[in-house]
Amino acid sequence: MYWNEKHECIPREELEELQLQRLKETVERCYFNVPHYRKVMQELQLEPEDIQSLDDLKKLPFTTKQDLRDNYPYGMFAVPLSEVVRIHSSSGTTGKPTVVGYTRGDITTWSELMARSLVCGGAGRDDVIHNAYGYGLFTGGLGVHYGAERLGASVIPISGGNTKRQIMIMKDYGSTILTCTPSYALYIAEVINELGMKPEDLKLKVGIFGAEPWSENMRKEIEEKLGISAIDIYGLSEIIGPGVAVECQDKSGLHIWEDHFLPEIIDPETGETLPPGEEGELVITSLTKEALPVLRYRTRDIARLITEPCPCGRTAYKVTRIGGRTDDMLIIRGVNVFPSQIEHVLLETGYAEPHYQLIVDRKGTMDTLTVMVEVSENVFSDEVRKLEQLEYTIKNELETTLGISVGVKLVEPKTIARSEGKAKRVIDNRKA
Ligand code: DLL
Repeated sequence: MYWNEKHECIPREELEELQLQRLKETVERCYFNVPHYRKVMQELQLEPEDIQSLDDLKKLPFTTKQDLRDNYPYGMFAVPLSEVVRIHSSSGTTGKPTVVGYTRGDITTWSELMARSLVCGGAGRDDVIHNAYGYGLFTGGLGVHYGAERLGASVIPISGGNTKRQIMIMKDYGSTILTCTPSYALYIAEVINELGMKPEDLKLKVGIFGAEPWSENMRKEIEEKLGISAIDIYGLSEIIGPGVAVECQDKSGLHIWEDHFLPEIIDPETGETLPPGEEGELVITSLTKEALPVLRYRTRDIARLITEPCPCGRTAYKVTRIGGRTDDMLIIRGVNVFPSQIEHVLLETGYAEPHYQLIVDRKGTMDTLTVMVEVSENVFSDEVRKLEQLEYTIKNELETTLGISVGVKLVEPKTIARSEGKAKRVIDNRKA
């Protein structure tokens, strides 16, 4: 099932023509309307006419979150504020948040792309979409909401929080699709269980989850616990919000909507473009954005580009599941550690719950990493000896995977804080 077959299955040759035409328009829009872009392009002695092929993309300068911050709040907008009908902002855990704006045209594009993403994930007009992404400055809530309305599904704008009420509403209103962060989905599953309910008491069939990294094992957990098919959706405020890329039923990568977003994978150290299939930082150029067009935006997200044809028939390339960000990488005693590697190991053991927290400390000049792991009820009630054994096994496996020594602490079920939005996995006391 497609939302817009003509665009989703466009032959690659036609797609590339369209991309080039839109790229040229975007570069012009940036050059003539955004002082920052004119300045950096002039420094490189570049003019819009220098972009004559998709390969010329490489000549353009990168844009970073810092550029958006330096031009806070509206300096990167390519239209006067009178044309802007919506303002959102990124979660911004460090420094000032970034502010993003949308024209009426941008909202139409975003709604289209979200409708496309929802259908790609398995939604249709008859679905009742229980939208538990946060409404507000975060793009998740309203992004999904507008897409669901555009599709013609029935959307419940529940937002995050009050989990018991969420479950009652899901049951009474017959929600068929759940949209929220994967960590919140897991928490909802836990509360359903606490209430003595079973997944069969609900009509849920699909979950469309994103906004934070999650692993294949976490997908399995959620699918089993909620009795649904779980789909990964990706996006970021600076590009548009949710709906930049999404999995189809094949679940073999996320189709990036290339008629609107031009992807590249670069080496984050050198900035060089990497060939398809190699892992690096995802860089995106917007092709149709009006209020906040971005040239070669450094997402900091790590992925590979999959160019092989997909059985679903969509011609847009896919990106692999985002395993981490260049800036969530922890450097522990000189070794690179991604939280996603730890999640993978924990869930492989089969005894740990997907609730964990990483505590990084510095004792003298020595970095230490302690992994707090929640274990399931039945494991925790076991004898101390067995718990010690499990702690030892997890420690060993983590050390083999990561190549550094780590501390492991098993904690009682439900002691690690649950999140209704993006989970906070790392507490780095070295920065304090
Ligand atoms: O999280 C937009 C969104 C809302 C996406 C709802 C999907 C669903 P930001 O708050 O600007 O926007 O955060 C963007 O979140 O650069 C990634 O690091 C991370 N992220 C988003 N989706 C995924 C995903 C929204 N599916 C940042 N897997 C991005 C892994 C994700 N990380």
